[in-house]
Amino acid sequence: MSAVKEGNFDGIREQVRGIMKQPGYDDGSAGPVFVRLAWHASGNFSLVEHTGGSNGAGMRFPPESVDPANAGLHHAISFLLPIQAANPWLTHSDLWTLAGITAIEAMGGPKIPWEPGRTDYSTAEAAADHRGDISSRLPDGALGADHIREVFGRMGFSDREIVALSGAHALGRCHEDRSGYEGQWVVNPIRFSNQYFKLLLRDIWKPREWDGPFQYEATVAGTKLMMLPTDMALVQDSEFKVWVEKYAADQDLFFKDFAMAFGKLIELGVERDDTGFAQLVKKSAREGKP
Ligand code: DDH
Repeated sequence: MSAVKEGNFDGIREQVRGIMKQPGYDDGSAGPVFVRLAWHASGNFSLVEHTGGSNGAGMRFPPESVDPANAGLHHAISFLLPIQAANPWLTHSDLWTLAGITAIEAMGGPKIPWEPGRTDYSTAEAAADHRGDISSRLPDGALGADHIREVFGRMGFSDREIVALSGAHALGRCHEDRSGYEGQWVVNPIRFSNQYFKLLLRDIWKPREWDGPFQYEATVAGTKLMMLPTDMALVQDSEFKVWVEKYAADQDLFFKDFAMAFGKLIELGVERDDTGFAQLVKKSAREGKP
């Protein structure tokens, strides 16, 4: 892979699109796992403690790197390494978030606002940011609406934003060797759409009888599909369900809301100083300086 000029993020987007096609991996695309990488890199942010978030690319270090919630994301990180190696000026934290939004767009989804300027922590900086229970902040698919509101409330998301973000499960699949769950949510898992919401509203879901963790299953157009307990919670909870119905009926509204919510997700905890770089600001916040 050849280098692109420092600061040429359109060039980086092109390189991401160039490596998305991965014959032999899942559905032939690294797109879904790039989206999950951007989400898990960002989704451990806490408004209260002001730790976590995409800045720093903490998933390169324990405890995030060994958090069972992040199992399998090394595939995404490895797919991106050639881009990193060719462009040493680029931070992992900018690349991971940029790869996520580039993949969403390339799979037919909306354009998501993205700003560069994230910095990568050193081991010591990552340790400082990793205090507290940072590695247990991601959602547990076995739980229900209260848990979802608690996890996303900690990041500052409303019901509307939570349901919009959940529509990302139109992409990709569960892998038994990563999460224990198995299967895809929609018929075409490499196309961004509002299919997830349409399927959630159909009366087709039955508990799957198997030795694995409790999940739901249905067969649609000859394809076996799945839902997690947390997915079904979005239609079992009447306030979440209002948004599931709106997004199932109006893909444009879903795309618009998703773009705003995902744009907010990847900015959580990223406070740039006036030079445009994020690390200095977070460091001074940690040291209690203004
Ligand atoms: Fe998710 N997700 N996710 N998810 N997610 C999994 C896969 C993918 C939960 C659990 C799982 C979001 C929300 C939730 C994506 C994006 C997003 C898997 C399977 C589990 C389990 C992992 C594996 O076995 O490989 C739970 C619980 C929640 C919740 O909200 C309660 C959000 C908000 C997003 C987002 O991007 C905004 C994507 C994409 C995948 C597919 C990954 C892949 O490799 O394919």
